Amino acid sequence: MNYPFPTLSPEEAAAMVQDKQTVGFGGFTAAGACKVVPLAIAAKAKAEHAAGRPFKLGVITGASTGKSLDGALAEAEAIAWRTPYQSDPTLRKSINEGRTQFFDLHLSAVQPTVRSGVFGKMDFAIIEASHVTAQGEIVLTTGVGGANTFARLADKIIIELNAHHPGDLMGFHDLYEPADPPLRRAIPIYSPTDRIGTTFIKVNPKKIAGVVMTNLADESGGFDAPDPITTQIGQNVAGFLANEIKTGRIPPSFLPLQSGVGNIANAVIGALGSHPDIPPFMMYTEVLQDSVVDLLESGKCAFASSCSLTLSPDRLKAFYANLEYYRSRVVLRPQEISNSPEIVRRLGLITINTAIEVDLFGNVNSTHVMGRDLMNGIGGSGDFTRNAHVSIYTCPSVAKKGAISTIVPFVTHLDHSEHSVQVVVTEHGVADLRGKSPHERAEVMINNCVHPDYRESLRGYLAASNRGHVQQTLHNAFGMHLAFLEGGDMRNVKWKV
Ligand code: 0RQ
Repeated sequence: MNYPFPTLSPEEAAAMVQDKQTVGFGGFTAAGACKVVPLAIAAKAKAEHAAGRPFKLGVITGASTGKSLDGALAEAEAIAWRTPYQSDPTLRKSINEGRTQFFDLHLSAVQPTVRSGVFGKMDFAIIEASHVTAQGEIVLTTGVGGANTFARLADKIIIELNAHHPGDLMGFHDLYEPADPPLRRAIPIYSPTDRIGTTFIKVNPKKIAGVVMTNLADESGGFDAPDPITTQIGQNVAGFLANEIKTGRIPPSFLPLQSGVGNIANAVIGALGSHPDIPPFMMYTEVLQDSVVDLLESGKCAFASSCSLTLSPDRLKAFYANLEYYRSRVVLRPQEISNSPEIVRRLGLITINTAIEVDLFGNVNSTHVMGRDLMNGIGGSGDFTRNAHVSIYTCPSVAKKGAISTIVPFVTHLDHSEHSVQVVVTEHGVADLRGKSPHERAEVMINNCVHPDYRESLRGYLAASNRGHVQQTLHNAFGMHLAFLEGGDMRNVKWKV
């Protein structure tokens, strides 16, 4: 290769990284996440630990990653602290057992927080690229995350140059880094299609410590086929939005959509795509999943702005086979732009995210089980929800085969407050909380969203307190959670009078 920087083996790259250093990894979800250098760092960590020496890093990513990054490093006990969103089972366990310190952040806040210096200096940026030039121009792959900021600020950059991605991905990215306070100006995006930045990262080539050659697919899993529950949730969301157009609360041309990750999100997008009264729409979102690509192909989705292409391996192959078709229909942005509160508010997004639990009054817990154990993190849900034109939360009405109601008297962890959450959707129906008092919200939640097994119980909860603006009874507020923790089933709850 004709670069002024060395070609390294993964082990040579890992040898440069020292105990207690801070590393920023490019990519967003498994899309564009590094695959071989973190594995080699994990092996180095294990060897250091075996020799009785400490080796733990501070790890900053865009969002979740693949198993060769978070999974391997967590398994090697190589992560001292980590931010933001993660979804790896081994890392989750390490966080919940207190072996890794985890600091959750809104994804739009990661790059500004790194720039502010809160995390100290960044020693290495480790970034997957599809192309790099001798002048220090780096073309990213399927995920951007915070790569542009990490590359600019890090002392040294290691590049995983991945031949799995076509060299002509150049043009899909739009990289823009806003100024910080007090010099911050408007970010000039007025439509999801606007381009405001560069198609590559430009760094001082002297900072590039080396390039590691790879040829590996992203470690994105596929998706489950929609089941009756997720299909019904999708149809309920689509029916609600079609009615919003009919009533004139959403313009006939529709508004750009954001949709979270996972099987429900995939089913919701599928249902919107096939609903006859939803017109062709644009996405302004952070993660582009398989279902959106289907709609881009059919024309129902006219354009998608995202931070990553989180596609199953087969879908990505088909995307690359038709690259020219997608060139004018897809743009990939850094997360502080894809998730920018300013742009979400300006464009008037319809946002659809998934809750772990919702309370009768509209507060949402997206992150912690029984108030204690971290699931994944807040991700972009707060960026979008708080600033949405219409914010929607979806979840199945029960979890763990019915032993848990996802609608509870009081959430055990609060991520999105009743002031930001407008609409809740389960397989049973839609609770439109807008313009309703807490008493009215509780009523519509029970009637429209709660599983029939829990309706009487939750009515009983409200009956125990008919005083106050919010019908909470503090000694009963976590009664359903306690019934689950003590007897394995929320249906066993007995309200104290
Ligand atoms: O656990 O598999 O062990 O049974 O939680 O739940 O229903 O499979 O749903 O995979 O879509 O995840 C909120 C976690 C949902 C996700 C969450 C258990 C349930 C199962 C997963 P098992 P499902 P999903 C996009 C924007 C974060 C914020 C966000 C998430 C497991 O969507 O991380 O939206 N959101 N960010 O059994 C106990 C409950 C439960 C429960 C579900 N009430 N109590 N367990 N489970 N509800 C992401 C980015 O920004 C990148």
